[in-house]
Formats: sequence, C-alpha cells, structure tokens
Amino acid sequence: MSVTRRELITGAAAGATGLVVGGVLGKTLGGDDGGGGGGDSGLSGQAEAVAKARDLNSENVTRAVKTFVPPGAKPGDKNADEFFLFSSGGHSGQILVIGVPSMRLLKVIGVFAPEPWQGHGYGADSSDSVIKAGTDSKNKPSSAARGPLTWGDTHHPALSETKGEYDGRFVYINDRANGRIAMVDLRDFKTKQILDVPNLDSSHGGVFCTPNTEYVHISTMSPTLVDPSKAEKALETFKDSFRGYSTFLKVDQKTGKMDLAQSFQVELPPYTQDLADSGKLSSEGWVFINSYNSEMASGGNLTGGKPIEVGASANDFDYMHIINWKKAETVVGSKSKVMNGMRVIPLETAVAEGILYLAPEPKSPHGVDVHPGGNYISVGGKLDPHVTIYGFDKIKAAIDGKQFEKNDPFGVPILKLDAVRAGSVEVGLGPLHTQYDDKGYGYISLFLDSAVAKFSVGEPYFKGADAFKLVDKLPVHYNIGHLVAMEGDTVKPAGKYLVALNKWSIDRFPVVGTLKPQNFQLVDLTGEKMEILTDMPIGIGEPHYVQGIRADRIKAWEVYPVGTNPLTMEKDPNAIADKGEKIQRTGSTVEIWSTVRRSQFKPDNISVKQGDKVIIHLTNIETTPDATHGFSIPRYNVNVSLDPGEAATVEFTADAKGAFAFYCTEFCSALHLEMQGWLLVS
Ligand code: K7E
Ligand code: CUA
Repeated sequence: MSVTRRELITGAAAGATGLVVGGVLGKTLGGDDGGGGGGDSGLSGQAEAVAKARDLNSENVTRAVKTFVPPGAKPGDKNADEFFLFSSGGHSGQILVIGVPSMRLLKVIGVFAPEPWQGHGYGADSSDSVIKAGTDSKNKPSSAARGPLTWGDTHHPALSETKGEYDGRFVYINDRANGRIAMVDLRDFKTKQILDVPNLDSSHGGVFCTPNTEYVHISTMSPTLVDPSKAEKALETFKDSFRGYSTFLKVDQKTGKMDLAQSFQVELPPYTQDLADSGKLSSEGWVFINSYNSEMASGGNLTGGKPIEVGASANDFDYMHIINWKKAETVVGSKSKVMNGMRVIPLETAVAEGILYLAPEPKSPHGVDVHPGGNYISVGGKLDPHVTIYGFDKIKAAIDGKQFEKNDPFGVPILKLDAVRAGSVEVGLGPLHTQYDDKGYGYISLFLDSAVAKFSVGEPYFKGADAFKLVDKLPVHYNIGHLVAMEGDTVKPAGKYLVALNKWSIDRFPVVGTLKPQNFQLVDLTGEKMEILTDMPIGIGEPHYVQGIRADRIKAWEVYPVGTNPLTMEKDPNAIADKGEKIQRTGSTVEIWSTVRRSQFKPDNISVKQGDKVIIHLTNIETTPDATHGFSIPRYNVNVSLDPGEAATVEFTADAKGAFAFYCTEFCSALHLEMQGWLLVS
C-alpha cells in the first residue's frame, strides 16, 4: 500500500515528474475513493502553494505526511505517535523519551544527574535519597577515592520484558562512567533506585533484561582491580590483579527494584567485556557478552610501551563469552564467595560447572545481538567488514561435543569458530550493532561507512543461498553508532521504523557554536529500500543506545492518588488532607505539614530560629492532571516539583538568617505569582 502511495506521490506510476503535491494530499485526505487526485481541491491546492513557496519537493512532502502528528492527535489515533523511544542521554546522565514517527522530545527523565524542573536532587527526600544511595562506596574495592556522584554517562537502556516482549513496566539504564545502574518506574517515569554495583568500577554495553525480567544484567567494561592496595604494580601483573564480572541483579517484580541479596556475579577473565545480549526462546537461559582486548594491553605509551589501542588490536580474534545463567543460578547458593556484599561465582567454578565458554570473534568485536527467534547471534567487528552470525544450535552442539580449539590462559574452553559460525555477510566498514525487524532482516550500523546495511538472517525466513545476504544499504549522516528498530530487541519486533543514532552532524543543522548536536535519523522500513524520513538534532549529551516500544504498552499515571510518595509509590505517612495543616516544634526541630494547591501554600508563614532543623512535609492535594506546583526556597538550594497528588518532604538546617520568600515555581494559575510565602529565620 505504501508503495502505491509512494508511486502516486512521486508520480512514478504515471510516469510524471516534478511536483504532484496536490495529488498526494488529495489522495491522502480524500479517503479511499481516490477523489481529489488532481490536486485542484481547496485543501490540496493550498498545500501545493505552501510546498512551492517553501521549496519542498514531492519527496519532502511525502516525508512530512509520514511523520506529521496533527495538533491534538490522541494516543491510539492512526495519526498519533505509535512508538516511544527510551534514549540514553549520554553525559547528561538522563533518559530522553521521544515519540515516533514525530521525533518530538516528550520528556527528559532525571536519573544520575540532578534535574531542576522535576526537583530531582534539589531537596526532596525522595530523589535526594535515590541519588545519595547511588554512591555506595562500601560496595567498591576502591572505596576511599569516592565522593557523592552527581553525574552519569547513561549508555544502555533496558526495558523490562515478559515472555521476551516489552511490558512497559520499568526501564533500567547504566552509568558508563561509574559502574552503576538505575531503575525508572514507567508508572510515573521517575527514577526509583540507583544501585552502585559491587565490584564494578565501570560498565558499558552489558545491560539487558532476561526474557521475564528475572534479572537485569550489567557487566564490567574495564576490568576491576580486585585488591586496591596493589595499585602500584597493578598494570605489570594485569592478568592476576584484574577481573571482569557478569552481574545478574534480581528484580523485585512488584517494585522493579534490584535486590543485592538475591543477585550474583560470574567472575570473568580481565578482558574488556563490552556489549551483551540475552538469549531468548531457543537460547533462553544463556547470555552472550563480547569482549575486546583479550591481549590485556594496558598501555605505557610515554615510557616505551605499546599504546593501548595498538596493544588491544593485535590479535585476530577476541572472545564472545557464553554464559549459562540458569546453571549459574543453581550453583550460586553453594559455590560462591561474597565480595563487597555480592555473591560471586569464581572463574574456576564457572569453568568447572560448565557455566562459561568462549567463542572466537574476528577483529575488535563490538555489538552482539540475538535474533528474535533466539538461534542467531550477530556480531559486528569494528575492524572487519563482515558481520559474523553464530548459531546457538551449533554452540550447544559444540559444547556437548567438546569441540574446543584450546583453553584461554584462565582455563576457559574456546569453542572452534567453524563449529559455531552459522554464516557471515560482508556488509561494509565498521559494523557495530544489529537490530531486527518483523520480516527476518537484520540492520547493522556501519560506523566507518556512515551507513545502515540490511541483510537477511537465515531461517525461518531465508534458506540456502539467500540465508545470509546483503540486500540494501542506506547512507546516514554521519558516523552512526547504535541504531534501533521498533521493539527490535524482542521476540516480536514491530518493524516499520528504524532510528539511526549518528554521532556527527556536520552540515545537517544550523551552526550553534562549536559543539554540534547528535543526529537521530528516522528511517522508513516499509518499502523495498530503506528511506530517511527526518533528522532530529539532539542537543543534550551523546546518546548511545535506545530502545523503541509500542506506545500502547505504556500505562502511565496522569495523577498520583493524593498523598503518594514517588519513592514508595504508596501513601506517604506524612501526607495530609485539606485542614490537616500544622506546625510543631520539638526542641530545636520544627516540623511543618503543608498543603499545596492553586494558589497557596498553607501555612504561608513559617518562623524558625537560626540553627533549627526544619522539616517541611508538602502534599499537593490537587487531582487535576497537570496541576503541578513547585516549592523553592531562595538561597537554600531547594526546588521541589509537586505533581498532582504528590507528597514530598524537604529537610534542612536553617543556618542563614533572614526573610526568605519561598514560591511556587510552576505557572499554575492566574494567581501563580501570588502563590508564595515567607520563611523567617531569626
Ligand atoms: Cu556501540 Cu556505548 Cu553501545 Cu555507543 S556503544 S556506539
Ligand atoms: Cu502553584 Cu504556581
């Protein structure tokens, strides 16, 4: 159908050339009867004039029509956004929520970095305690060096799943810089937990949920120095001093929170473990992590040593780690040791129990992505023009038949490449990450080529000579890292759209200074050839990974039941109703219970003595969607957002003397400016 429409639009069917905008809109707006195809109806005539005046050709207009969401479109309407992207916000430490196909930014979720509008990290107990708990030095070997962390480099979001499909409950995201992971509840799109993961000093792409969100996984990137007192000679004894960790964080199904007591790690060789993905369907129960720097290069370029990048690219092969987590689960109770509060299955035990295997991966591997059917695992090698496709059936057979090439220096068996490779496709330069659609195709990002390659991925869709073949290639702008197809990590991808996440955007946008935006490009997958529909500049950190979920899977709340504490998602014990306001002094502590509504704080006068501890419980008693108020106290760095129904507590020592005019920071009503009060510190 889209082809027909496209032919009509471009005039290809009629052999016409040039601008036929009237025909497009006549067809689109005129319904199925094809009436108005001549472009002479009032509407299409007007549109044609606008298109001409703005120098838009028929292709541009088609793209606009494919992505336009009319003002007031309701969720679920055919012309509304059909998908949401949950994008890492890179250095901003946040998550971005974007509508597809409109590519409109819908929300920025405060995660690792304070976010003033949401009051995330500016005085409210709920968010401050999440951020504080997110720097838990006792979980790290190198504890002494750590202070409170107020930023993160968000990289890989992982949406929760049920039976391998996204279920719209939670999203997890890691902090590349500090080896941490956060959980956002998709009922209110707020961060509920930041976990400073034991034994992980860093993390990168090893984040995903298992098919029923039994666990969320995170692994080390740069291996961890196990005993920090040995730092001085650490690099000379790299092989013995460092270890990697594959971490399975147990998820509480009700709250989405990660429970350390039920979590575990599998110790890994000190290679650089990188991207990872969960097995599904036929490979459920296993996970796959690739690695580079199996050379264990550690640099020394100023003192005659090999630069790290040279040392780390010396070998022809690195290793995919193949981990049997279902097996690990049965062993962890009896055969683990506890390290920094985490149960760890030692490397020797992992080998002895058949939990860990390696498979060779060509030339600096990057992405590892499991096919929706579960059998194929696609690996891109940054320095190899091929994508290598492994077969899980072959991996299983090779393990059972002990088809090992040898053991690595840590005794981990390395499977024979020929025994586990199902196929390979020459796709172009710098292949990184693969996503899948609903028709059996894979899409791989080509960093060096600045392109997306589409290839067929074996059975059940493609057999024989067609099994693994390049079928299309699309230039993107420029230097693509990840890409995301809608629900492309699940057992049932939705197809339709793909978004290319480009690192460079030279010449695509107006010059806004020396730091250029990233460029998200929306790609139409419905035609024979991939086609770019639109560019979206991202001017807030460098996103890495993104997941795209069907919009109708998200069942977000519009208002909280009155008195809800966002941290617990339950009624706050200090929430009050109208007329419950009071001020109470106990020794040098002053506690205030305040209602918040259009257009007043009650009480609006608070009098304390210098040095008093002040605790203010605020309840927004509004039940109207969007009736949000803010609460800010000048000079005290307090700024809380009180969404409708929300209860929050602010606590501080009144150490500065004076009269402080607190005010509502959200333009909530005609008397918003009057929504203020006085804190007197005498
Ligand atoms: Cu390829 Cu950080 Cu997922 Cu970026 S990683 S590209
Ligand atoms: Cu409440 Cu402005």
